[in-house]
Amino acid sequence: MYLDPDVSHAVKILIVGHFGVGKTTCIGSISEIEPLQTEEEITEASEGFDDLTGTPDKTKTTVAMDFGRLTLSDTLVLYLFGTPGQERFKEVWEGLSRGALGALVLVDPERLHESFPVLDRVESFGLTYAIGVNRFDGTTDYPLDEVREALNLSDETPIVNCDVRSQQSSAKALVTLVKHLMSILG
Ligand SMILES: Nc1nc2c(ncn2[C@@H]2O[C@H](COP(=O)(O)OP(=O)(O)OP(=O)(O)O)[C@@H](O)[C@H]2O)c(=O)[nH]1
Ligand SMILES: [Mg+2]
Repeated sequence: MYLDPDVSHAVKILIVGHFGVGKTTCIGSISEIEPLQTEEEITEASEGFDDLTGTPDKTKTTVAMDFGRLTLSDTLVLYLFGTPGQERFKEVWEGLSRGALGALVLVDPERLHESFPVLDRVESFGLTYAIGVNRFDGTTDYPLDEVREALNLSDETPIVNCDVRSQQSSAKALVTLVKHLMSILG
């Protein structure tokens, strides 16, 4: 699917979050082109490093990046880059973050402590961000203001619920980020 010739603005957005939070799922559900994925089987070698308690059915992990595209309006296209979630791939972030305007930070309310190093990194790269709270089935329905408080977010940082398996829901989270970027950049 080729880009509409009227599109005049391209924006690079990162989709970030801790291991197994749903970054690849998010780009997969939202991309209008076949997403680029770099999934590899999780092997015994990662035992003790990759915590699968929240996602027992997970068999693969991103080892380099995800890539997708979403045309948001007649003139605006988003290029979406998903980072690997494992701490040992954190150097990859630096390259991926170059030229990015903002980041959608996916968090799992059951594993908020894993989001702190992610937020630290996003802030150290100077990226404007919004939070997408990815609700996994059968988990506690923590109110958004509690999640905001637990993550120690500033009042300006947008936070929305999302289900990354849904195209519509993922798009809503991205639109929240884009609106936030527009309000800051003018
Ligand atoms: N029930 C439920 N499962 C989900 C949801 N989001 C993702 N999953 C599942 O959770 C697992 C993790 O999803 P991924 O998209 O691979 O996560 P990731 O953040 O890309 O993972 P890494 O690249 O390994 O860091 C997969 O098995 C998904 O099918 C969700 O909202 N609800
Ligand atoms: Mg992934």
